[in-house]
Amino acid sequence: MIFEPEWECMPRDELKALQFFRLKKQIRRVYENVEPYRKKMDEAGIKPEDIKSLEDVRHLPFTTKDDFRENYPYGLFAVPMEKIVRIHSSSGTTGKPTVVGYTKRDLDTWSSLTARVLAAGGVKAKDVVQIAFGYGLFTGGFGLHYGVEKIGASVIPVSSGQTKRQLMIMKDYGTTAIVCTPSYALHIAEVMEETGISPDELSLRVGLFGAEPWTESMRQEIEKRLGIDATDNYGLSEVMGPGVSGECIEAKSGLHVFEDHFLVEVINPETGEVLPEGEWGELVITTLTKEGLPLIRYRTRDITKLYYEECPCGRTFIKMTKPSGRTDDMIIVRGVNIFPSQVEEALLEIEGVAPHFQIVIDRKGYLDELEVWVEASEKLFFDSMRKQKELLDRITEHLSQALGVKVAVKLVEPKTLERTTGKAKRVIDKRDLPKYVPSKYLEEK
Ligand code: DLL
Repeated sequence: MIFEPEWECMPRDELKALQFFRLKKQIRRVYENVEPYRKKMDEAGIKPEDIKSLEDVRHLPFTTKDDFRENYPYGLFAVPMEKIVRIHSSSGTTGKPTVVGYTKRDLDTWSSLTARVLAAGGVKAKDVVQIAFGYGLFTGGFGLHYGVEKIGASVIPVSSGQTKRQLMIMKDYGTTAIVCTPSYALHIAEVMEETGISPDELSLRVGLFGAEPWTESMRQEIEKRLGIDATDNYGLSEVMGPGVSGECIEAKSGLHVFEDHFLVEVINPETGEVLPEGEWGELVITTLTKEGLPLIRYRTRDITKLYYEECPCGRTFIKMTKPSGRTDDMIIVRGVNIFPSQVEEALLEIEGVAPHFQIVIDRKGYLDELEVWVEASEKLFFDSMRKQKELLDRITEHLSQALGVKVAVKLVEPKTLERTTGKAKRVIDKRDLPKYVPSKYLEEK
């Protein structure tokens, strides 16, 4: 099913005309209402009226996570606070989170966009949809929730965790669609096998997965073990949350970008140069309809490739390949975004630890495990076991709070973590995930 065929199947020339119309309006709005944008555009010597074609967007300055930090919390909002009806946030590069705000109309658009994702992934009005994404500041739970309601399907807002309870609900309530991270889907499959539940005892039909990178082989594994059709969907809090792009169940070959709301470019992350369609690079997004927090040329740091092909589903939107890694050091653990700088800052707040640490991520079974190795100070290391244990507990509690995910901490002897003269290697990622190799991003993968 196509949720909004009048938009999703538009002839491409009409779509381009619509994008241009919306772009001009958006640029004028941000220029008039958002001081940091006006300043940047003035510095670059560009006025809204200089945008005379869609391609002219490339003359506008980029927006990055730094802009969020510099204008924390609400400085990028384009409307007064009385127009903002919802606030979400995600982790920032250092210290403060990134704060995003939605107007009533933004929420309405957002639910239509997640309804499009769900419909593309095979969800229909008669479905019972279990959402196992976190509900809260993270955009995953609430974002997809309202999309399900908009389709008219039944939503079970179970939120994340408690796998046995998830399974009980799945079985008893007749869940037909599951929405979560792909790694959690595999964990559910594993617990099913452990507890002797076979897919035949469930009514599951489809699964929609996103919020973290995954591979084609993971898709096959999920489909086989849960007995479902699995599709990918992508989004990020700054731009909206889920609902930026989604795969259709007919082709399962790349994610349709909802181009009537988002103008996408791919750039060379090192030079900022716009790359032709079909080349790998960093995805840059300009929002075309957002009121609360419009973004101009937002650098997502996600590596992908844009390409157009006629799709059996009938949608005319361009496709992006599964994001295959990032250009920065952000890691995603159980769907939670983490920057090594957050670990560093949290550790600096605790007395008795040296600012030397290493993050080790592994996948035990199908769930990510995050371990942080921390060097104890000399004095502490020779203190009593009891004192060491106290410190270990304090660090574990503090880091888990700061990162929003369970952390196992290991105290190591002073001066044992590797020192480098260049950039410290803070992260050892043992998971088998697609990885971004800077020198290779132009090559076909
Ligand atoms: O993860 C929004 C979302 C929720 C998308 C639920 C899909 C489903 P953030 O927490 O701001 O928002 O994280 C955004 O997650 O820049 C990517 O690096 C990564 N990401 C999101 N979806 C995918 C995906 C949500 N399908 C960051 N494949 C993004 C790979 C993804 N990476």
